[in-house]
Amino acid sequence: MHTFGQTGDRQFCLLTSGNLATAQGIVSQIRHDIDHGMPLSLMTLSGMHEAADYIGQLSVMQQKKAGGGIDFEASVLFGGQILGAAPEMFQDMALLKPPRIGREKPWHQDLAYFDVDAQSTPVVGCWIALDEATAGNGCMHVIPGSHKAGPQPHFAKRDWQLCDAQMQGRPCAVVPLKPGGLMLFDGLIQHGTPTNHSTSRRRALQFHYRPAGTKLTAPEVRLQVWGAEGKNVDC
Ligand SMILES: O=C(O)CCC(=O)C(=O)O
Repeated sequence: MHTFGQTGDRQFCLLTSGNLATAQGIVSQIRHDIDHGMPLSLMTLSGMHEAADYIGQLSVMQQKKAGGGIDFEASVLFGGQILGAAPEMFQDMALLKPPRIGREKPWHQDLAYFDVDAQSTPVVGCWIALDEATAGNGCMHVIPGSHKAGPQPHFAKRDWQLCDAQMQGRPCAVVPLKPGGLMLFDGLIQHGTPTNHSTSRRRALQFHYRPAGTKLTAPEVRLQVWGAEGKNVDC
């Protein structure tokens, strides 16, 4: 087990098994990059996905270096945390779905609405139920793991939304909540809420957080990322 870190900012833990030369090679390269202040090291990366990519690249590099007929494979288990900038709340909303008529919010990704760099800006949504939120009165529905697919084209249909036809039949998780219950979610998760056909109202609050000091982009840049234009996709 090997640990790397910087107090108050980031900590990582790496467990290795398999070929010793490869495992030691990975660890030495990590230490070398840190000690020599290289532009790419565990101390410069801004997110855990970048850190995982970096470790993956080192692993491939070490196995290639060893080369020739023998099995130089090594397995690594890697975990950690990077503190990053302080979170800043940049949007708050009250979301009301009156009984019987409260309209749906079609499938979408929240980052499609924000003028920030979608790839590098972690946005976290916080949705708090004020009334009991159920499948019947329009609670949150999410596609588990869908944030990993990144930005998907949005279309101006009933809303700024994902394509209905492409969402049909996808395994989705229904998220009922008691009053005061909250859901924290990645700004890239595909989610939506159905129409309230029930006799009970559904009120909720929603807050969005991004790192303090996030640079804003132009709306045109957002549309290049999220719009369908020039991507040969239709809905
Ligand atoms: O609460 C709702 O009905 C929809 C909330 C939502 O997904 C949003 O505003 O992005």
